[in-house]
Amino acid sequence: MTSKSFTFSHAICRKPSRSIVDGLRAVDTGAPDLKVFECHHQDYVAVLRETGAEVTVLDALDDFPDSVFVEDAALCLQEGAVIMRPGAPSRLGEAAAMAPHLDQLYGEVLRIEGDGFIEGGDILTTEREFLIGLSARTDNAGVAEFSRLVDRWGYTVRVVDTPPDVLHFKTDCSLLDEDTILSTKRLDASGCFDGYKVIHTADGEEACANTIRFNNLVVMPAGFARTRDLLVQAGYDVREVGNSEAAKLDGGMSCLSLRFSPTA
Ligand code: CIR
Repeated sequence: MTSKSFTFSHAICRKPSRSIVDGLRAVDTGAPDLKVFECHHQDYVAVLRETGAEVTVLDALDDFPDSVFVEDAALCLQEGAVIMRPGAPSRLGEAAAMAPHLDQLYGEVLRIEGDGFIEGGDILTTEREFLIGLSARTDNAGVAEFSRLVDRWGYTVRVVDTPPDVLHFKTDCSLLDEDTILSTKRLDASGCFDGYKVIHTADGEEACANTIRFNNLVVMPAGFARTRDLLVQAGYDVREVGNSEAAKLDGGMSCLSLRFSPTA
């Protein structure tokens, strides 16, 4: 079976910019080191390419400190792409900057154009539905417009809550395969994954919940050995990538790429 929720021929990443030191963060644990961030980013791109995917790395955008986190600006599906409307004012322009790249790849690129907000980090795409977390960045109006747009492609949207003080829904969860989610216990406790098999992050390792399943690999932040071992024991082929600098800005593995297989 070919799974459209984690089988990808392409990815788009964007180099971290010099302005990354001004990136948004919930708690200030120090400025990210650009050189270290660049090394981690190159490792990340190499792991995606290891699966055979074509990975485009866009130039850095100095005007947008958080623009390395491309996932929040768009959502890419087989049928077409949707340009998001980020809820952080400093990130609104990232969506417009991403649009021309997707216009080149897709026959159909839709845009969130109303007053609502929605960021890709709040959308978990599974084999059967979109699970969208309401958060400080994604509101009901944004979800309603997104739902109307993707209805034409036959997708189902389920709206759930993001735990308080968690940036994005996917900060606390990831798709591992068609039926399996990696989640923190605090998010799973909401019942939002009823009907899925759930693997919990190890206690104290909640910060590694944001992984990605990318083709045959699960790509996770380095430094979370107990959760890594759980995933390996469950049969996943795991790659670890340094994430210390992105983590200072509340970023993980999913936010660093748009992953897709365009058919249009
Ligand atoms: C922000 O606060 O928007 C960035 N510093 C981090 C975005 C992370 N995005 C994601 O997890 N999808």
